[in-house]
Amino acid sequence: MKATAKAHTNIALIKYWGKRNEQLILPTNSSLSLTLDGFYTTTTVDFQENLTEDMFTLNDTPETGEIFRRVTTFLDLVRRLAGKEQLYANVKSMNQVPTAAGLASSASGFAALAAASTKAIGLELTDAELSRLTRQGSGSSSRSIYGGFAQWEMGKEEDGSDSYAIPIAPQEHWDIRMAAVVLSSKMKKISSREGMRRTVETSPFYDGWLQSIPADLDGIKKAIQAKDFTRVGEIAEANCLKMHATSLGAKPPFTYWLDATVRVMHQVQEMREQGIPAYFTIDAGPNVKVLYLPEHEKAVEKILREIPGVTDVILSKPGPGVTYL
Ligand code: FM0
Repeated sequence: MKATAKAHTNIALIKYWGKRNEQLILPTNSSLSLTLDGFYTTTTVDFQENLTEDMFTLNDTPETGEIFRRVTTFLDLVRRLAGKEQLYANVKSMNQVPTAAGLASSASGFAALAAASTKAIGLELTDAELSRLTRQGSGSSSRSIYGGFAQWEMGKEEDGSDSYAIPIAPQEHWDIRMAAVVLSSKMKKISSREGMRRTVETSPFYDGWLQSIPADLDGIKKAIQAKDFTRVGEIAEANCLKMHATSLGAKPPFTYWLDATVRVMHQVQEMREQGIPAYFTIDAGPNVKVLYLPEHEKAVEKILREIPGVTDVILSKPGPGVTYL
């Protein structure tokens, strides 16, 4: 009972930031992302009758701590769904995320785990069912089921039955590019889990964030269909800034930005003044992702690499959805 799946990471253009149910991972707002070809996870799940517990190796290293706990908790969901509660698995994952890229791999990681484990145990799920399950491993991974642009519908139901991602436009729809700008950082990390919890509970700006989401989603979906790069970039950049503004209002306040983060942001705005359309977005960490069009790739990469504090720039195209190997 063995299967292998590959899933790519995604970067949100309209961010998921806050939960209404931490256990089921139900969000307080819908979000929208672009799946990238440059970063992915390949996972093999092998359910074996003779195992008495799960095993998990990540990049050939056996894991036992918090990461292992999250994997087995997720496999418990899969076992329950299949009615095979006593069946344990040997799980092997390889993260193809360039070394020290500092990018979260939980989106591609849980999407690959969900796809491989459900296939291995004999479940046949639709994309929506797979996305709904994957969501319970890590919220953002619900969007990595699909290539191109995907929207995670927050849903209304308390049991999470209507909270899953749907495709918005496939990988082939539009050749838009994203550069991951990697910065050197020794900052203590506040996880996205902890950051969003603190913000929901304490930030007076959180309501404003929530109120701004429907218009951002509506606007960016129209702009994606119309391939209006300026509009997509403007909405994504503003949405990211609103998310990060909520953390400054939290108690205690915090920011994910380093001095180099702000330098990159300024440089992107400077590029626009020089006639190169480029826009940034930032997740729960200091690194910046820059949206641009293929014809500007050389110029964008050169400018980004010259910014002090930038240690690497990794270029990506839109990526595919989950595949089985
Ligand atoms: O991706 O607590 O999925 O929409 O990256 O595992 O559900 O790691 F910028 C932050 C990702 C959040 C925005 O959160 O959290 C986004 C973020 P979990 P995730």
